[in-house]
Amino acid sequence: MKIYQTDNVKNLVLLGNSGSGKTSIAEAMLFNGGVIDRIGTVEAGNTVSDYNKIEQETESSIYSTVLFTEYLDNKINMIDAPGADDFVGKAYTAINPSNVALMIINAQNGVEVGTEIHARALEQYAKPMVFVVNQLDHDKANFERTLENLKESFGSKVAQVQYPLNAGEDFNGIIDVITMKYYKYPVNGGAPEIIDIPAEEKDKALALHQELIEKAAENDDSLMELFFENDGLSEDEMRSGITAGLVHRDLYPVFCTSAKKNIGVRRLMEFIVKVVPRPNECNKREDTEGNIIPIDAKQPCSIFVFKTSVEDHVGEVNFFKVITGEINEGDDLINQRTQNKERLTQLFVVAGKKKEKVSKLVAGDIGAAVKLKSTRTSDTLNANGHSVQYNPVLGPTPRHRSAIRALAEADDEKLGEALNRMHEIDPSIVIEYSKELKQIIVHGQGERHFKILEWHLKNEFKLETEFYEPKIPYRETITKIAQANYKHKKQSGGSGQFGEVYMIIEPYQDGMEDPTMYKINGKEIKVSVKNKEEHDLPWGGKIVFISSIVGGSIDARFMPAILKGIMEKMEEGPLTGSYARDIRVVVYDGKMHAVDSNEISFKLAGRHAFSDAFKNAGPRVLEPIYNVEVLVPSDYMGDVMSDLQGRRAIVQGMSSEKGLEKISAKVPLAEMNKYSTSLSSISQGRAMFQMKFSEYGQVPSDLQKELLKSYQEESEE
Ligand SMILES: Nc1nc2c(ncn2[C@@H]2O[C@H](COP(=O)(O)OP(=O)(O)OP(=O)(O)O)[C@@H](O)[C@H]2O)c(=O)[nH]1
Ligand SMILES: [Mg+2]
Repeated sequence: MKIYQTDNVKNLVLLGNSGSGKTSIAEAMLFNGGVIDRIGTVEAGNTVSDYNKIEQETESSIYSTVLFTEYLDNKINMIDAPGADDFVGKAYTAINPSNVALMIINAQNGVEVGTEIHARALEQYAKPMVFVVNQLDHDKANFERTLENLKESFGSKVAQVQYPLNAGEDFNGIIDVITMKYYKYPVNGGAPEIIDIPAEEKDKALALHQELIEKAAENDDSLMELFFENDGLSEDEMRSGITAGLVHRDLYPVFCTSAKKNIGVRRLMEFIVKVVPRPNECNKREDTEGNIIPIDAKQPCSIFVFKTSVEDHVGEVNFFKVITGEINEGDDLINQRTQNKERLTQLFVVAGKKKEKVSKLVAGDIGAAVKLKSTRTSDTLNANGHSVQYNPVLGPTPRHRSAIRALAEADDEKLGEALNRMHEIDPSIVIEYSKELKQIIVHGQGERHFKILEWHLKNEFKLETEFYEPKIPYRETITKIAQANYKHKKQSGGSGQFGEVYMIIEPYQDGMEDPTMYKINGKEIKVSVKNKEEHDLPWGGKIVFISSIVGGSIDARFMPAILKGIMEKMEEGPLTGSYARDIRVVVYDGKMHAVDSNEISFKLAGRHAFSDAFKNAGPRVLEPIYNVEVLVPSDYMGDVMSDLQGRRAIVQGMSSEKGLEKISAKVPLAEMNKYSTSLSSISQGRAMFQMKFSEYGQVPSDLQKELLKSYQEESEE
């Protein structure tokens, strides 16, 4: 394998809805670059990219696969992402090292939810985007409608570079308005004849050519002049304008392909080599201190690990991008996180499961290393004396949760280790050991995502596991003022125990004034704040603890014990045993005994008084409420709405966004269990959603009753 310099490397990510043809396009590119001598198909399960057994079974991608091909003296690295929304975390991984995204659009369907999901992920990285309208050979392909769709969704930045001739079963031609040529393909596809644009297409082609130049010229004035001088522009002349447009995301060029017939793919690759920004023209790599680090081969070496996987017979494989300098086989680098030395005994370039050894990789290029000691995703490795740490790979916000346990109790510890490893391999799997719920909760994207997790646990870690419904982290609070007093008294042989506490509790709100007087059952109780403690609770919300003891009825040294007793109850609320929050407590009177009073006594008195007051203070169970946003084609709007209503959703707004209807609603977490699966079945996979914690809200009283009852039963047991 030849060594490629920074200027001759292109890094692509293949994005788009599931089934649009990403894996098939990658396959055609591998063929055109001579990496393979036969084009495999997803149906036959013999593509380079979908090489995992589980991908072949489902006939779709599940992992992001790193691939490379060589074309016109350039190395094109490609990462083929899965389109299914449950695996969007892999798309984030795939976008990270790439410089440009090919957003594959299925010409039968136009813009789909997967297009939106990936476009949003790409936006977070602010990377250039090229649209590839694929499947133009399909009898249901509709290029014009797809183009309209793209313009509706992505606006005037959509810049047509090509249009198809005879789209549909007889698809055999592309007019390209950069090269101003007609690419004429044999019936079964393959290499085209490149000829002059036929007379009847000339006007249309020229109009589009000019339109494109105008868009490109927004980034380059001299282009317009050249255009009028020469009655058109060459590809090289247009390059700088289009490249700048791509870099600034001012221009999204549109290409035409049939991956199946290998039509348009070579021309697309030529565009990638000639026009798409090089790694160093599009440098958005940031270190953790906010510095932008350009891709530069002349600097000391630093590499960033964007993906880690475990492969049969090989073990762990770390995929990295060289950010600065160059790395040679056998080099020692320092892992910035662990400060451990790692020797890169062998370097590889990778196309699916095929690995080819290389002696050296230069800044901007992508490669892989095996048998590193303790390196994982998002680590930076540096040459000795150099110390930079690049920002970690981004990931999606979790939107699905499940409790998990090992079927054999003896495997508990092993499960913990395996889950931590799985998180390192797939950062979109987040593990939470909930002390509160006494469960291990996994957070991720959906049931399919967890099916894959289960598969890895079983096959790689030999762990049988069960995924089951997670508990809800309820909270408790009060809604009105209540008073209680409690006397703890115990006489046992020698010294006794004595403590008595009078307290008032009330709902706490931010910014409330200090109390001066309470009226309880017609009786006025005057208070004056002697001491005030305000604590943020680790589980959210606050407790404010006020001492208004006058005349030394309780010694100040016992106050911490009273608060301790209260906190014990706050940690295990009287209603359901959940954490309590947002309560103000005023201790305003009490009694001590010169000999028998001690901390234990006041702790117990404080706890009981608090618990009694709590029960009379209009106690309520609170539940987590999430902001849920659903994007859905209008055909399914009604069904999605009525399903949401069945989930106690409160709809906050509806609007149209990019040709889809957008619903914003507040929905209790308890109602969101397996939402991704049911939304997908309601909308036949054409809707998407996101959710984010918003606030705690009161549960309806019938549900509260149920929760209390089951807590009581549980406690009695
Ligand atoms: N007719 C036709 N079919 C195509 C074309 N490209 C892909 N397909 C078929 O469409 C289906 C999906 O193709 P894939 O390449 O797996 O699509 P993908 O985008 O990788 O899908 P995911 O991995 O699920 O995200 C397969 O059956 C392909 O054979 C094309 O250009 N024309
Ligand atoms: Mg695929």
